[in-house]
Amino acid sequence: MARGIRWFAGVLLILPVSINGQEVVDHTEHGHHQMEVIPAGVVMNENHATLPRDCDKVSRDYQFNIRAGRAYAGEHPGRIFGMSQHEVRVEPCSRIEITFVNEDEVRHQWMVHGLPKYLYPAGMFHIEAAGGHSMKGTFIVPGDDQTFLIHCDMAQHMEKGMRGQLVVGEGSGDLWGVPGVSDEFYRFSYLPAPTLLLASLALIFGFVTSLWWLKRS
Ligand SMILES: [Cu+2]
Repeated sequence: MARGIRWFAGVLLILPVSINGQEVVDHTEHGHHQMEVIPAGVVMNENHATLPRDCDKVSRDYQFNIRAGRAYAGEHPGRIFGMSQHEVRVEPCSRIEITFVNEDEVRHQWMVHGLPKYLYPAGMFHIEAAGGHSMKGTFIVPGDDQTFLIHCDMAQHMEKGMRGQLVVGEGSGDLWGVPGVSDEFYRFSYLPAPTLLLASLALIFGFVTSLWWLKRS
């Protein structure tokens, strides 16, 4: 009996260690990125000084404090996670320091896509913070008007509300499904009714017009 209890206690002790070990192995798979790994989180492709090709200097320095968690999900049904700010607006060629504060117990990420690949491997700048931790990272945006996708890449987090946009200069148009920015568009994408109705009307109109045209000639 005592032996059984001791064995069980041993298993309980080993379990968390092996889970931690696996996590470390996962991170090293991304070895080709420039990154800093600490238990509180990850910052990938940080850039303090290298200018994008279309910039001759850093135009401006920004600091943003972005909080992530359930508290920012808003009232929209289906949203579970959110960010204190779903849109970030900056000047072209500016340097941006993000302090990403994770208020949940689960991991969250603040990931920007579509940046110049010669400067950011895979076109990506990425901050990840473990539950209850905050991480700080800096990057420099290119010089043209563009809108970049920001999201959390943890499974289902983007679908559940962690989607945003980084607008550089005038941007290149709002992305769909950004909470507080383009929710309407998101909802309409589930309702093809107006599109169907318009298409049917166009078809009927075309049919009647061609009939009339045939009769006339
Ligand atoms: Cu997340």
